[in-house]
Amino acid sequence: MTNRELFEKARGLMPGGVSSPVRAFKAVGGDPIIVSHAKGCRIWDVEGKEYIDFLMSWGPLILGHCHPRVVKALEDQLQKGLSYGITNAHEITLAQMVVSAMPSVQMVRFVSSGTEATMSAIRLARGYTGRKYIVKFEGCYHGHYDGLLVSAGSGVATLGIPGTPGVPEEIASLTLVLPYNNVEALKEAFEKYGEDIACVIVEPIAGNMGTVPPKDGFLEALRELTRKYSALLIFDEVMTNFRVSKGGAQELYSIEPDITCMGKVIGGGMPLGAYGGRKEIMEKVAPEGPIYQAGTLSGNPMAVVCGIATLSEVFEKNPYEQLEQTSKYLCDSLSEILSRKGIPHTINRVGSMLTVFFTDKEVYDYSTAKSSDLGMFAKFFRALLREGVLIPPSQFEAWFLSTAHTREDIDQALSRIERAVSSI
Ligand code: HOZ
Repeated sequence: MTNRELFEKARGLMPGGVSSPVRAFKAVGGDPIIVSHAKGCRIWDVEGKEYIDFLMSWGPLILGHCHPRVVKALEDQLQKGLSYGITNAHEITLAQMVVSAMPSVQMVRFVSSGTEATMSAIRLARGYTGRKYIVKFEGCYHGHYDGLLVSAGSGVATLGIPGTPGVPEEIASLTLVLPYNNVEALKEAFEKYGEDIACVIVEPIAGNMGTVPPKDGFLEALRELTRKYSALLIFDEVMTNFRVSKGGAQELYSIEPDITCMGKVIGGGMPLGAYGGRKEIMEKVAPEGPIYQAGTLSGNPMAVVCGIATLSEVFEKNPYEQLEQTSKYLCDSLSEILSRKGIPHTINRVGSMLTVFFTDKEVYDYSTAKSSDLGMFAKFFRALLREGVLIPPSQFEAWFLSTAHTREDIDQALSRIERAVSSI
């Protein structure tokens, strides 16, 4: 069956034909592809067409698809059981790896997704401080938990979904939303509500309004103000953990949050998330403390061994310099291609996560991200797809590279991109 035939069938069976909204290509038009298989930095659709993959499952696959060490770990575990519902030794190994990589994390709780991690971290912050209000930033996305969907990025931004239908006003009103990278707005909010703020949650490098790095002083101000008002600082490192450096964005910018949320790379492509922080905070989580959070598949052995194999490879090979070089080469060359064609653009990049915005202005928050020419993005996306390059089907997302993307792969991608751009 073709992509179109399968998608038509899917639409009758699943809302929008997808298991997650951004996969429907609604913002970019055209038929979504239906994936058949993937290997290294390449992915194939059911019609046999091959694409160089810069979506990389939205971030987890830092080693590319089907890395032999990861495949072997999963095959071995397959013979030993899919799920136990009782603690397994692998969880302890992975917990040790996480704690060793991030000094701010002394204890960790495994969950099954990034959404679960942020949702549980918010509950923990409220339970720990006894306060109700949370602060988030416009265009940041922390999964689809009710209180965090207000002014969210990712699919909410992509599809232009207004407000948060289904979320009671009473819950939404406990979320204070501020512009990203704006220290003045932060100070004002703390002056007004400081005593009632349980926590500030932030993507230390935003990825869900497209890639937007923190300006100098922004994370520092967050740390200082949360300390001053005894609120907790939560870093949502679901996109950045083990991606931008071994110790995540907190290592890159030398800021220690109180709680860190993890996902994506930590599970290497299997459903795994985690949240962790100082012992004194984490000990409030049940059964050690009174704040409840649980899960039948939490710490699932298949997911955990996949995470261990991925992180072991990353810790041993320390691929961050290689990722930096390949990603820089891609961005520099891509920028030349767009400039030659006279297309205004700004590329934001931190290590191997990046976004091409179609504006010549600096992009430093959600409103500047929204100034990108979305029509041009849609044309760019479709032209790339035609030529065999897959990027996220949304302006408000990040592209990801992996260790499987070699210089030759990037050169091949660039010639496909050049052909695509000349056809726009
Ligand atoms: N969490 C991903 C990054 N924005 C989006 C993936 C999805 O919503 O399906």
